[in-house]
Amino acid sequence: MAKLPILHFPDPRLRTKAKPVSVVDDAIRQLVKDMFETMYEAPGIGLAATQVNHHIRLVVIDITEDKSQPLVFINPEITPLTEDKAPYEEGCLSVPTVYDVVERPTRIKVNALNEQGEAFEMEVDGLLAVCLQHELDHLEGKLFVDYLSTLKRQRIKTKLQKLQKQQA
Ligand code: GNR
Ligand code: NI
Repeated sequence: MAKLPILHFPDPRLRTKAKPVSVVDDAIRQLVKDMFETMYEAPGIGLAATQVNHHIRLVVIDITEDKSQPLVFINPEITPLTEDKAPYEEGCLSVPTVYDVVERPTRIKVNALNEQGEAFEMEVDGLLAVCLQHELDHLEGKLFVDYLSTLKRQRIKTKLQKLQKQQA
């Protein structure tokens, strides 16, 4: 197992559109393991392959406190099940120290492949629905700060560039 480096906004690699996974093989399963280790250590409740510079359609999520429900989504597709939207204060491992409110549909259906390459379908709501939509955005090269005003996003960019210089 290995902890992987996480890309930080405004790294342009976070803007890459991820390609579908063609075969779920041992290399994918190893990446899944490494992504869980990276996510749990961060700590975070979700991680998209994009964030660790792998531009394939793979997401891992565990919203539990005790790491008891690891979920793997390969080639996920989501459909909103309602027009209802709810605000949630989001954070992102690729946008450290920043939290802000984003509105998203409250109930969605997800179709994906599991670690064995088998298709499954789930209807989700609550935090899991928020997190899945946040991760799907990563696979499109989109970040939660893209929902904020230009002014806020510019301030966040300056803040993180400063932080990254201090750490370099
Ligand atoms: O750890 C995370 N917490 C979180 C909180 C609210 C909404 C979304 C998230 S996802 C985030 C981890 C992450 O950056 N995933 O891409
Ligand atoms: Ni994120």
